[in-house]
Amino acid sequence: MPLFLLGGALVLGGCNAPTFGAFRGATVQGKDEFKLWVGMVIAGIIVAIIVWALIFWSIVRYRRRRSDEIPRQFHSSLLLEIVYTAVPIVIVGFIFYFTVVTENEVDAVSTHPAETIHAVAYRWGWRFIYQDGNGRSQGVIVQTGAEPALLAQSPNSPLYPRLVLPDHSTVRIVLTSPDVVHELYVPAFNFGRNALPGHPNVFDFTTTTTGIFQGHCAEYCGLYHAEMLFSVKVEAASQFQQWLTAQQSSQAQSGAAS
Ligand SMILES: [Cu+2]
Repeated sequence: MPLFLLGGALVLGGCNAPTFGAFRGATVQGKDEFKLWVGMVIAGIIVAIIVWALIFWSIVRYRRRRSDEIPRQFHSSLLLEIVYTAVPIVIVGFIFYFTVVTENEVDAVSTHPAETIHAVAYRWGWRFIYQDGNGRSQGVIVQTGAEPALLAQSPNSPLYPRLVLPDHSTVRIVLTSPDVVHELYVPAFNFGRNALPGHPNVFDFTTTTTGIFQGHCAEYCGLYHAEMLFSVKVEAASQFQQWLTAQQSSQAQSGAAS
């Protein structure tokens, strides 16, 4: 418990606290994952310090001082064996408990999401389809994937698909694949999930931070896997509604024209 309190203090302690290679999380779920990560790393550091201190202590304390000196010889130590069995079990128990709690928070889905977006991962791109409150498609298809000829573009390039989300909202993503296994991965959200053929994966993003975040496929899926880039743009809810309305009317116009 002290380890996780220390971790929590570091997480809440402001922007200068170390992140140990993770992102602080631009969603509620991502922040939960970040807290779990920091708690585990700090617990690992404390264990490492104790182990290294004991190793160093025994090297120094029991070094050979005279050539004929032999340290006290004994066969086993029951107390020591109980301690070094019990302590790791307790540590694993803590890690298991906090992992289950965090996973449940991350996997929880709202009954009333602000938006439901179907994300389709395919060889080799992404399709984001927005739905209205009745579950009907709003017909807003935000770009299909990049052509493989676009190699070496930044993921923020408008040539790649962009998932636009309203800020401070809970958005449901229904992730599917028509061909092989892909993975929707957004590092800034500390989140990745497989796109499985025939098995939709449903999850929520509860946004907390506006900005543009990079995403990519994180499950090797074939020749142009590395081209399966996209970006996530989180913007104020009012801006998002304007964007959605503009998409709908341009969609309707192109529909009427063809
Ligand atoms: Cu891939």
